[in-house]
Amino acid sequence: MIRRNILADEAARQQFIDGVLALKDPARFPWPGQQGLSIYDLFVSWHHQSMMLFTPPTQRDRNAAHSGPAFLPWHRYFLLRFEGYLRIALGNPEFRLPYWDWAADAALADPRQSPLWADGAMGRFTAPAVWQVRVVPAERGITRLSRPRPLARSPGRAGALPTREQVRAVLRDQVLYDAPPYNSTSNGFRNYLEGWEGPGIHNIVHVWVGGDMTDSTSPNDPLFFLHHCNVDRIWHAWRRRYPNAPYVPAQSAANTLAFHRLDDALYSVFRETTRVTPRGMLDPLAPGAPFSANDRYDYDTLADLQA
Ligand SMILES: [Cu+2]
Repeated sequence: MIRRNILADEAARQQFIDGVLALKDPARFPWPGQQGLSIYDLFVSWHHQSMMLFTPPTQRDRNAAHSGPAFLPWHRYFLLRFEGYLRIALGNPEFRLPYWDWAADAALADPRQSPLWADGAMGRFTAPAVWQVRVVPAERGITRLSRPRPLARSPGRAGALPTREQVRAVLRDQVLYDAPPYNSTSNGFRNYLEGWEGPGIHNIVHVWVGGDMTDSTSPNDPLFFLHHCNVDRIWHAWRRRYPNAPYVPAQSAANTLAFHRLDDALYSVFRETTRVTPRGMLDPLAPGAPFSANDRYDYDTLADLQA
């Protein structure tokens, strides 16, 4: 099953919107034990909680899902679980998440004119009658808003969309997955793609969209999933290009790197029957847990990422 460019597949775009609206509805997909909140809100919370879990707690840089090697496998896992819920909501076992190729929009005279932002596409979610933010960050955990508010965005006010050439350069030049000290100062593909080094690839897209996308609760904006699907596509392309570059750190690394080593369990709010680890996330086409036959995916193209 194929994950496609959202601007090239009208059916995937419509299904994504329908599925997201269903998961957001507490009547249809309730978050167990949280009256008035939905499964969608649970994903928002999961992402926030991952950022509050510093690994190890003696520093304030690397957390369970960011500024460290697990950034890519953790977000792949997060998307997979969300995609699974979308399939249930849509009653469509063939559904796969679409992606937002922001490097294509970077080439436009004004990326805000991209059809992505049309009312029939992602522009829809800024309509207060369609979408309300219910959970926001707090010092400890999340705060549930007593009065939900509309989604906030300010596209183009800050940051920039990465260009095709910038993405290709990172794919070509970063031949190691990651490197000590395995945080936001590291060399290697993960940190350049995450964007703490180099042109800021993943991070700067969050900044360019602005508003809720810049917060630890960034999945409040459904654009999060399209953005991270493209990040996942770039990781997939890199693995194809450098198939012999191992995921690091290995399990023998110090336990100050817990949550990021090859066989550590990725931080989760779901109780999994099989341990979900970076190793298990390395190939979305590989047979075996945690990818079931129903979960496997490939991308429509990686051609734009080759140089
Ligand atoms: Cu994230």
